[in-house]
Amino acid sequence: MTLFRTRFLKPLIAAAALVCIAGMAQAQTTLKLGHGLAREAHYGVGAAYMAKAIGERMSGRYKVEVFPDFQLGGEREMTEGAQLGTIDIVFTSSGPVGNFVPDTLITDIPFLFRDYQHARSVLDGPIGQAILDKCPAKGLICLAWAENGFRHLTNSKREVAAPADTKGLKLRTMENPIHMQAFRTLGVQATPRAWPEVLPALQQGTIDGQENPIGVIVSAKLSQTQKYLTLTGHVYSPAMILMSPAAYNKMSPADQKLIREIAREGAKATRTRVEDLERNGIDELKKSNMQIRTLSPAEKAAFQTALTPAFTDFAKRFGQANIEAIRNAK
Ligand code: EAX
Repeated sequence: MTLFRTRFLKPLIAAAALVCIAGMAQAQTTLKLGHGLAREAHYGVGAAYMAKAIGERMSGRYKVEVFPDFQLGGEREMTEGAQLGTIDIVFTSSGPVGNFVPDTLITDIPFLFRDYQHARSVLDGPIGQAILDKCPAKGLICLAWAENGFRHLTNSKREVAAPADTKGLKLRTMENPIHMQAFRTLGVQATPRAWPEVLPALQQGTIDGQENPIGVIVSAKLSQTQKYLTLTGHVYSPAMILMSPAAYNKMSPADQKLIREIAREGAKATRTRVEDLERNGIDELKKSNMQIRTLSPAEKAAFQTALTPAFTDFAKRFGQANIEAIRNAK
C-alpha cells in the first residue's frame, strides 16, 4: 500500500492539481484596451474604471491591460483594430467611427445639442441605443456612449469672434465628413488628421489650429502652441466604448451583459471627469497665457447662420425629422 501510495497516488494527485491550476490560468483572458489620452484625462479615468470593475466583477475570467496615449495608434486605426480583433476594447471619440458606422454621423452636426444634459439623455435613450444597435452589422460591438465634450476652437493666428475670422485658417479636423463640411462652409481650410499627427503639425506651423473639448486641450498642453481659444462649443463630441466582436462573441451571455453594464458605468466616469476638467481647465489655460474669448449668444447665432448651407445638406442626408427628433428631445 505504501509503495502504491508513493509510486502512483501522490504523482496522480499532483498531476490532477496541475491540470486544475493550468485550466484556471488558461481561463483568464487579458483584454487589450486602447485609448488616446493621458491616464488622468476623461478616457483614462473611464478605462481605469472598467479595468478595475472587470477585474473585480468578472472574477478571474478576465483582466484588462490599458494602453493610453495612442500607444495602439490613432482612433481610426484603433477602431479598425477592434474590427480585426487585434484590440479588444477601444475608447474613442465618435468622430472617426462615422467612417465605419455612418449612423453615428448625425450626432456630429454642429449646434445640434443644447447642453450636456440634452446630449446625454438623447444618447442614453432610444435614439442613442438605435445607433449602437447598428454597429454589429459593421463588424463592431458598441457597448456604450461615453463623452469627449463640447468642442472649442484654438489657433495661433488671431482671435476668433465671428465666422469671418475663421476664413482661410488652416484648421485640423477629425476624420469626419460632417465636421469637414461644416468648417469648409465657413471658409476654413479644413484638413482631416489623426490626433497623433496634430501636435507636430501645430509645432511646425503647417496648420494654424484645431478644435477640441477643454479636457483634450488641457491634457495635450495645447497652450504651448496655441495662443487663442474661442469657447465656440460648436459641436458636442460623443465618445464611444467599442469592443471587438471576436472578444465579445467568446464571452458567455452573462458576461456579455455584465461587460455592457460595466461599460455604461465607465462611460459615466468619463462624463464626471469631463465636468471636472471643464471646471478647472479654463483657469489653467488662462494661467498658461492662452487668450480666451467667450462668445455671446448673438455671436454663436452668427456661426449657426453662416452654417445654413451645410444644415440644408445635412437635412437631406439624415432627414429633417430625424434631426428635429434629436433637437426637440428633452
Ligand atoms: O478623442 O481627435 C480628436 O480631436 C479627438 O477629440 C481626440 O482624439 C480625443
